[in-house]
Amino acid sequence: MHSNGTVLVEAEPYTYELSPSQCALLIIDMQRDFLEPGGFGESLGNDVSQLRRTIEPNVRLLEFWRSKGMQVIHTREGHRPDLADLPPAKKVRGKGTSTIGDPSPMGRILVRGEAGHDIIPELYPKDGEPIIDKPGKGAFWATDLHAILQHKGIKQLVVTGVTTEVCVNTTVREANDRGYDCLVPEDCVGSYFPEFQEMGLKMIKAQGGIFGWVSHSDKIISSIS
Ligand code: TIU
Repeated sequence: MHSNGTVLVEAEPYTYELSPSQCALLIIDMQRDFLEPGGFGESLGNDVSQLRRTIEPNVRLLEFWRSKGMQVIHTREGHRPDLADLPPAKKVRGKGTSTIGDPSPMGRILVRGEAGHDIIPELYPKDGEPIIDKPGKGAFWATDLHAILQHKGIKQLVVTGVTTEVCVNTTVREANDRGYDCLVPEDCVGSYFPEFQEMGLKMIKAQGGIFGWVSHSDKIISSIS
């Protein structure tokens, strides 16, 4: 611990100086539709086990964050029941037989209030932890996340969740442009595609940390402990 309250976390491309009072854990889209068998993700032909390996490390990191009284924020990707915020292009993309808003075994696909849209029970938010409902891949676009972070004095984000190259990368890029320092624990983010997992992380830390830093949850926890 430094005199200014920061701790040093071993990371790539270089050491991350983490300020616990200014650092939120931002958990992206750990929703049943993406992670559970029978959900939207699996219906698109994806292997959900690639994402499910992130559950246990996320549970450990979340419980640690809570034990330290540090800020936790959750996001969910989804749409209004009337689908007024669903871009027509997103509705028809992929030419699937069932798409966003259609009925599924876990309710209407990616619609707010439906079972499949909600966060998996293992990581369910506690009272006082803001949930950002976002219509896009990034957590900043068309949401109040930036305002919430500013009001809480947050300047750093540990970004976890799914999927690495889609909603995690988009959010890290949006955050970077708004001046936040992002740290991504590689064990806490997942992709349906192993090659995108690898490249998604490389893209963040390349060129001296063009979008942010990459580390491991064990290193983050041991540094703050
Ligand atoms: N949360 C998130 O990444 N949404 C996606 O649509 N991901 C896919 O990989 N499809």
